[in-house]
Amino acid sequence: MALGTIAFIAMGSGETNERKQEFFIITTFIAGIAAVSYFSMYQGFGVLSVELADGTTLDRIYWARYTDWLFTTPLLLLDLGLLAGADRNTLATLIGLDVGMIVTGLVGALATGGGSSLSPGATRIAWWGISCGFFVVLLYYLVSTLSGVAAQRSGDVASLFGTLRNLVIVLWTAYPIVWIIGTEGTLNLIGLGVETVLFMVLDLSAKVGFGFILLRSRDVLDQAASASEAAAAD
Ligand code: RET
Repeated sequence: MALGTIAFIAMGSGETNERKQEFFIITTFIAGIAAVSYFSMYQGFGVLSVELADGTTLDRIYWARYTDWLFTTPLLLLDLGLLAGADRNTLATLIGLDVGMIVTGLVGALATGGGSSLSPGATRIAWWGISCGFFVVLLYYLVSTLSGVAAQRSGDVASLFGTLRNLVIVLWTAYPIVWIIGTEGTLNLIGLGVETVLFMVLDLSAKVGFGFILLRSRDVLDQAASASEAAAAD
């Protein structure tokens, strides 16, 4: 993540067009926030144990993941939204749904099941379901509204948008799956080690992989930038 941050800074350093700079700044912050968040988890900060109402303890709940995702997933959507040429309302809706998804996911990760008639496992899975609800609406927005807006852009911009959107759909869908089969979901079909590796690979691909595909396409960013300048001048 740190190397990605440095690479994105280097890639953007000569850029003078303000609209294009937006993509470099946003993407650099995405990798930078993740680098700091991973360092904190490596240091043992951002990890806690959750004692469930039935007396079992979940030893290692990495809440730092959610503070990372709370900032980086809206930034990823901002990259995608700016590329598509979305208006403020569309961006705000996407980000609102995303924040709802991450915050309810965090509640699920921390829920003990105390004070409710549901078992701890069922309580946590219920929060997972609520978070998935936000996610499904978010995906719907990505494939309907945002793709509709992107289709009005030039062929190259629309095609880069399509590639990144599909990457987001595939990679992001893996997160709730890893969560539910891992330690958070209490199903424990995979152990903490496997879960940690899977989240790490997903995070690297969804942030640094995504960033490289976006930022290396300079000509396409040029076209996206001039389209938004023209729209702003209208
Ligand atoms: C959670 C909890 C349960 C339900 C859902 C989730 C979705 C998480 C997602 C995370 C994406 C993270 C990215 C990070 C960095 O690049 C919170 C696991 C739906 C989609 C893309």
